[in-house]
Amino acid sequence: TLDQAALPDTATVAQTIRIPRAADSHKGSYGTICIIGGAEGMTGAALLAGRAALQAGAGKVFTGLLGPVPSADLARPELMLRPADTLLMDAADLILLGPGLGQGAPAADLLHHALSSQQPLVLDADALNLLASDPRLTQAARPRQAPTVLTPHPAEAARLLACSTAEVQQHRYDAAAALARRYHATIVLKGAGTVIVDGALMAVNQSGSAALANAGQGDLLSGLIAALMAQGLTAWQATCLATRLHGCASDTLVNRDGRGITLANDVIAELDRHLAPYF
Ligand code: NPW
Ligand code: AMP
Ligand code: MG
Repeated sequence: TLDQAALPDTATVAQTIRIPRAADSHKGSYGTICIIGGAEGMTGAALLAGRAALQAGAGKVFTGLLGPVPSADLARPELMLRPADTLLMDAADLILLGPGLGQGAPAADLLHHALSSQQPLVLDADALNLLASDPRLTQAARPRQAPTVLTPHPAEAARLLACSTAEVQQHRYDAAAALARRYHATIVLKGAGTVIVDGALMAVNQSGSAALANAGQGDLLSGLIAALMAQGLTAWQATCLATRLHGCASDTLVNRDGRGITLANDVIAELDRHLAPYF
């Protein structure tokens, strides 16, 4: 399980992400992330990913939106918002594509561009749905050398594997392993007991609960993974740590407030306490 061997220890993480921060370091030292998503009506998904990425220490987060672009995220004005097609993806240390992306032609073109790049990539939500529906994209995904992380929930995994959600749930380890092989990627198969597979490594997360069963949690998680990778953690380290801390932050809120529901924005705020031992 994720509680023991799989989790990177605090000293290793701190060393990798250069904590304590060098006195003369600057925002460019801590990773530039491009998030692409936020089609009409789903701006919030991209914003939640961006907020989580900033909270987890990313130096700069550009959020490229396919839908209407508000002048700022008033709850997190540190985020830079842009129309998706004007984003300089190539300059990013990592691209996160998918939260609220939608599945139109412009989204597919952006995904194709990202898959063809040499940059580390985190794919979530509609990026996975597009991948499942368009053979051209699957082909672009296969020869990738840069780290690639896929974060499907069971229904997204079922679409990728062309099977039913029930079948994925009955064979969660096999489903995650099959996706890892097919896409040469690190897989985070979400849901109770999230399964993480990276090559021959596999871990099952124990933190979190059905208090996370609400809209926006997956978007938050993808931003958290992106931030840890952009600061130098491997895909395996970042996915294990992010998944574990996401659940722990929710668990803390449940214990504190005595309420079995935690919302994404509140979990993001609670992340600080859980990231502190590493940062
Ligand atoms: P059911 O209901 O059991 O048949 P979809 P989505 C299943 C964006 N968002 N175990 C379940 O199926 C996303 O980023 C925007 C078993 C469920 O109904 C995407 O771009 C938000 N089954 C887009 O919306 C906040 C499970 O999957 C179905 C499962 C669509 O994403 C919300 C839903 O999956 C959202 O993030 C589990 N653990 N988990 C915003 N604020 O802007 C899921 N399922 O059809 O892929 O839709 O996940 O809502
Ligand atoms: P998404 O469906 O993309 O919004 O992702 C939902 C997030 O909440 C994932 O990280 C899931 O693992 C987590 N989650 C949802 N339901 C549960 C549950 N019953 N137990 C533990 N984690 C859950
Ligand atoms: Mg999701």
